[in-house]
Order: sequence, then C-alpha cells, then structure tokens
Amino acid sequence: MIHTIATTPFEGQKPGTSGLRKKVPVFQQRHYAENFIQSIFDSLEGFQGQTLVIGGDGRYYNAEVVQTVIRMAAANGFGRVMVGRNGLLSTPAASHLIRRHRAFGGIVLSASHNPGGPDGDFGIKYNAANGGPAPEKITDAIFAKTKSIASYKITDTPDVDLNSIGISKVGNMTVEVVDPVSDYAALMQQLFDFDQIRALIKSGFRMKFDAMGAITGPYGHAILEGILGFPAGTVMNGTPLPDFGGHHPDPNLVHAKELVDLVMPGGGPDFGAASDGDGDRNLIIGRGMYVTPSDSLAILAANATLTPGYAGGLSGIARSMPTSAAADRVAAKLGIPCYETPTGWKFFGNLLDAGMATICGEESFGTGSNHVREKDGLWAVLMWLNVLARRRQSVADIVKAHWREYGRNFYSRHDYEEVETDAANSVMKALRDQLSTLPGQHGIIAADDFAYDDPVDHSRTTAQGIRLMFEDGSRIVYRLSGTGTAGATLRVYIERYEPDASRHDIETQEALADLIALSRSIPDIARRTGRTAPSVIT
Ligand code: VG1
Ligand code: CO
Repeated sequence: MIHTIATTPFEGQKPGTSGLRKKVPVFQQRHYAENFIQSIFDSLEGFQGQTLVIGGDGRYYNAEVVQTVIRMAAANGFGRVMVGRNGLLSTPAASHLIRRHRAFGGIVLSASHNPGGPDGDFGIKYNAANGGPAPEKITDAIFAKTKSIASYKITDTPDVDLNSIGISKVGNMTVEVVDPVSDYAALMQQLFDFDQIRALIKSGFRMKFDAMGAITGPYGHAILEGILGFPAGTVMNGTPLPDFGGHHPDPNLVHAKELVDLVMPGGGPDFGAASDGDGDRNLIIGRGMYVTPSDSLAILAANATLTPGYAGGLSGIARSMPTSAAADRVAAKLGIPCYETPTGWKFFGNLLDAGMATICGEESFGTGSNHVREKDGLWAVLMWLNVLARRRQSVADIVKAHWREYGRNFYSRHDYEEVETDAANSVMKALRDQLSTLPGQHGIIAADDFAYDDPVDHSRTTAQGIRLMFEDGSRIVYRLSGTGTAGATLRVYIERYEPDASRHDIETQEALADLIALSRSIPDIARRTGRTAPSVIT
C-alpha cells in the first residue's frame, strides 16, 4: 500500500561538495531523510520501471535509511532496486554497479571520512546513470525541491531482509540483494595484472592495508588476502562498524597513525595503504616515504602503461584546482592535456564520459580513472601494487626517481577546522578584497577567484577558491570546505616547485616555510579566526 505523507520543508538541505551531510540527530528528525530522498526523485525524470542502486558505508543510521529508500523507491515507481548485502556498498563499487547493470542511478549513504556513530555524521548522495555524483544542475534542482516539498510517497511494507543474497518484492518492485564485492573484484582483475602482484608477494613483499573500521574491510579481505593471497592479517581494522570502532576514518598521517607507525620506520611491511569511510580515498606510504596524493596521481599517470588496463596510454589527466601541478608535468611530457577542475569528483564526470581524461585526482587523497565515475581507494592501492610488481623498486625509490625526472612539487594543506562561520567568511572576503592589489607584492604575479568553464557542457562554475600565483610557479589557494557539518573549515593549500634534486630531501613544512607564513599573514588568519596554527596539516 502506497501512502502520501504530508510534510513541510527543512532549511539547509543543500548538497555540498559530495551530497547532503549532517549530524545523525539532524537526519533522525521526523521526515528529514524522506524529504531529501523525495526531492531527489522529484528532480529526476523517466525512472518509472527502471533500476536504482542502493548502498552505504555501514555507518550508524545506514541500516534504517536503506529501508526507507527501498520503500520510497517502490512507492515512486522504480521497477527494481539493487542493494548491497546488509545495505553495504563502497562508493566506487556503487558507481560500478550502476554502470554495469545500466541502472537509472543510485543512492549512496555516506559521510565519507567524517566520524560516525549516534553523534557523528550521516549523508545521502545521488549518483546518475554514468555512475558519477550528480552534476550541479541536478543538485541545484534537488535543493530547490527541498524548499517547496509538501509530501512524499512511501509504502507501508515491512523491512526487507538484507542479510542474504536473493530476490524479493516490495509491492511491484523487485529487490535484488547482491554481494557488494564480487562485481568490483572482477573489474579490478581486468585492470591489473594479478599474477604479477602474486609473484611480488612470493618474493617476500609484504603490505598492510588499514580499512579503518569502515567499508573497505570486506573488499580488502576478499581481494588482497583472498584473490591475491597476501597473508591473513594484511588487512587491519577490517570489519565495518557503525562507529568505525571509534576511528576517524580519514586516511591521512594523523588519523591512520597506527598504520604509519608500522610502515614508515622500516623493519616492517614494504608498503602501507588505507582507505576512508566509504572507500573512495587512499593513503599510500612506503618505508620512510609518505606519498602525497598529488605526487601519487602524477606517479600513477607516469607509470600507467605498466598496467594492463592502461597499457594503451592515457587520453588526458584531470586534477582539482588545489591539487599540485605535479601531474601537469607528466601530462606535458606525455603530450596529453591536463584539465584543472573545481574541487569535487562531480566535475570529472563530463571529461571521463567524453573520453578526454583517463586518470583523475584530488589532493584530498582521491585518485581514480575512467573505470568508474568516483574516486577509488582500492583501485589506487592495486595500481601501486601493479607498478611495484613491475618495477621491483621500493616506494621511496620510485618517488625519488620521479622527482629527479620531473622536479618536486612541495605540497601541503593546512586546515583550520570548525572555525566560526562568520570568521571564515571574513577571511575569504579579505582575500577577495585584495585580489586587485596583491599582484606586485610578495612575488605574486596573479590573484583570482577560480572559475571553471566545463569544456563539454559549457556550464560555468564560479567562486571555487582564491588563488595566489607567484612568479616562481608557487601557489597559495584558499577555499571553504563543502563537506563539514560543524562551523566552517578553512582549507589553505600551499605549493612550491623545486627543480633542484639536491634540495628534494628537505622536510616539507620547512621547504614551504616562507609561503606558509605568507598564507597566514595575507588574510590575517590569526586576528580573524583566533587561530595561530591549523588544526590538521596534511
Ligand atoms: C573534500 C575534499 C574534496 C573531496 C570531497 C569529498 O571536500 O577537499 O577534494 O572531493 O571532500 O570526498 P571539501 O569541500 O570538504 O574540501 V569524500 O571521500 O568526503 O566523499
Ligand atoms: Co570518501
């Protein structure tokens, strides 16, 4: 039986960089999730009888909202839903399922790297038929609908059993519960040479993969320990838990400390990797070597032809604007274009669909390719393994050789988290007010507020971050986070190019010290925010 339930709009249901993210208690308000889900459906056309993919990262409240999405999909006229067993799907696996089964789209329940649990974060995101996050045109339409919604449709059917694989019905709609890993694992075996990696393991090579109590546990167990044959225990924190076991599932040097302490000092595994809450980010480390995500993108692009999936070469590389220009140097050498897009994976979709770019990356631990339309944590890990298996050098040797060939882009991101919103806005305003006067000072040659003209659909996206560009190629970039749920987070990205190999071993913060000081003084961050130092440095 289908019910039409009267409702009234909630304020602030505006999708950010990657879907709607709020604290769990906000989502638990009566009608809150339903309003947003109905607003998604009301922004789409032509899905009657079609397939919707549903899954999430298993965080607190995932189980309840999966059932709500199923009931609302049935009431709104979808013909079939494909749901990961127990309501679980990593973000890249959801993207792949949508594409492989020609679904109309998908709903991914995740707040990614944000903490989970009853007081943690929750999120809902819509992905379109290409498997990618809805473009701004759709997210703008969803937001508009949330402001005028008056009712939503839902069935009064009982919860669907999601524990076992199989097919059932909710009203006229088919519910197919699928294994979250198998299709994805098959795709990885097409892209990478698993036999080469097995030979590497046989030679004694060892790794640790930290799933951080989140979604990649089952994927890591099945692919790394199962199919590839790494010893049991290779995957750490491999059981997805509603509160991630208390972890902050953000794969950086701060939150993946357990892994870093095992691998970095040496004497332990040769290679370390971690992924985030929903499985789309990756951290790559070797003995004594942390690979910045910007360098990882450049190195994977430079070595792509060593792997079967990319043996034919790349059509182009794309990176988000704040990501370092290391990839640009690789693209130049390969004679292929390098695109610079706003932050957020949704901006890569058109370039990938049009075949203009093959590999994409963001400084925020995101790397991926045209195999899906999301960034993909395990994909990056497997690509690194394939490259390591072919080159038979350490991570550190590969990185240093890359710097010698291309020069090094020293890079760091300074986050000032949970700053008062007014204070963060005043920093951005202070910068905007100085855009015309900064060139000519401190070696700055240009300053602007980044705007992106999409070369495929010709849409224009403005106000994507303040860029200060220096005469030696250095950059400082400022933007406000679009994924946080408390106050505002000011992100400051600092980059300097160093061609001289004798200066490549300097510690990053030291190498960037002058620019870091300028990054603070130009908008007077201390006075405006009360913060004399960032809360997280990556
Ligand atoms: C952050 C990152 C951005 C990434 C986004 C979603 O956004 O900076 O590069 O695409 O998170 O990643 P923001 O607006 O907070 O800077 V995930 O793994 O949170 O889905
Ligand atoms: Co994520």
